[in-house]
Amino acid sequence: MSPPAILQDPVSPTVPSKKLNLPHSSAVPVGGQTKTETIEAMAGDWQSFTFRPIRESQVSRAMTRRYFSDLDKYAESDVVIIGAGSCGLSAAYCLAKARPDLKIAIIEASVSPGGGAWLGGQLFSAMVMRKPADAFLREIGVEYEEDGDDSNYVVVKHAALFTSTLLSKVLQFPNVKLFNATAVEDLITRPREDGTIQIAGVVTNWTLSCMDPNTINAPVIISTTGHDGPFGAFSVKRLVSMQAIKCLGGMRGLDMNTAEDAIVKGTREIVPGLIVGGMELSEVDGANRMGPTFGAMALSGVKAAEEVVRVFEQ
Ligand code: 48N
Repeated sequence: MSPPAILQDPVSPTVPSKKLNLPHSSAVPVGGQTKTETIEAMAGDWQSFTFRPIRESQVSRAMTRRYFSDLDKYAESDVVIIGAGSCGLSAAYCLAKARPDLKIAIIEASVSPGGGAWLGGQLFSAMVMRKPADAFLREIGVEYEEDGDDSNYVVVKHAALFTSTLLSKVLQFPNVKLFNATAVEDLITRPREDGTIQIAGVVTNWTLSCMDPNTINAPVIISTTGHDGPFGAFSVKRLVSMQAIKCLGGMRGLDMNTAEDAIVKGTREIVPGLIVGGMELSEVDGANRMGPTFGAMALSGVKAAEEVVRVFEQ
């Protein structure tokens, strides 16, 4: 069996080359002035190979300098998105693209962002999205297959392809910062003249610790923390405990057709300063759940981003 094409030397295809013949990468280090090595130049010549020298403190400083500079920069954000699941990431993508002037902080409790969108359902990897959510897949450049006799839905070959592509796009926006392994443990509030409250930021803590918290001020929060569970539905449960809303409607049984329309159409500002989307909203409105179909998560994120733009244009 001949070696995989990538290992074959283009000059003499029959004789496998010792070197990897990777197509030349156009990626260049941002702001990097030094000469960049190529894999091709390194492969096959490991005897003389060595990494450039470093001092351990340089690694620590490279990380901590940037982290604390970001904490300082985003201590006053324009928008905070709680939860980097499919809805929160979709909202972040749309908002960052529509409003490059807005500073957007994403707070994600897990070390690994993405929420429940790494698999399509149970352990099945394909992800189903009902039309017209295929428009969002085209927007972010994720390939999909048309499926079903009436082609009312599309299928992404692996949910991780959707989630990793969306995550990658979001992280490349210069006006977005993801703080993962960081949990929102409370909301910052301000009294309003009519006796109600305005949400004005979030209180955070490193998820793996219970030290004194940190804070981020922001005039608008999007909360997409998912349906109820150990971490889920954080903000709406907190609104009930601070008596900003009377009670939760509680997520209802599975009904894809009813659930997905309700979540997208219902995405809105629940209390001044706090927009709720995705499955967290099902807990407020008593909406049905939709199970393993994700179009509503993406389009709820689109609508949440629109709601933020509306708030800023008021
Ligand atoms: O994926 P989720 O849970 O939430 P959504 O709304 O983005 O997507 C929901 C979707 O995955 C489904 O549940 C599907 C469609 N199934 C529906 C059904 O009927 O079964 O992401 C929420 C994210 C997670 O990554 C959490 O770690 C994070 O929010 N999170 C938090 N991050 C920071 N601070 C918190 N307090 C917090 N709580 C949750």
